[in-house]
Amino acid sequence: MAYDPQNIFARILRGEIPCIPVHEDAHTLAFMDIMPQADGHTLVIPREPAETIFDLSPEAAHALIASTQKVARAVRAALEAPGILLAQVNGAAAGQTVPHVHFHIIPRRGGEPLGL
Ligand code: DGP
Repeated sequence: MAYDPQNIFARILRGEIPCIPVHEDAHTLAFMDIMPQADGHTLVIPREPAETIFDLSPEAAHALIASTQKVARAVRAALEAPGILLAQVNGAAAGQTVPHVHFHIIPRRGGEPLGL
């Protein structure tokens, strides 16, 4: 499906909708999730317009995982989280609600159900 430039994360990238940013670089932006599954729930997105992981260039995919690793380390340290769930959902059938590829970084303390 064609990328929708009006999706929420595209609008956040353009500064049209506010977010609470935690990290940004030339290729990615990380910000707090508006509906957190746990304290510290953070999202990391590429600046490249791509709906799913399958639409992302290899270069943008590399930058996205590198940024996710960096931010996840910081979230783990800041929250003193014993575990971190990384989740990445592709397609409405899988539960994707915002059609711009993103990683969830979700601190875990044990005993929570795995589902998002
Ligand atoms: P997914 O279901 O994997 O597509 O996750 C989308 C996430 O995006 C969900 O956890 C809620 C979050 N979200 C939706 N709209 C906004 C928004 O306007 N701002 C922020 N910060 N997060 C949003």
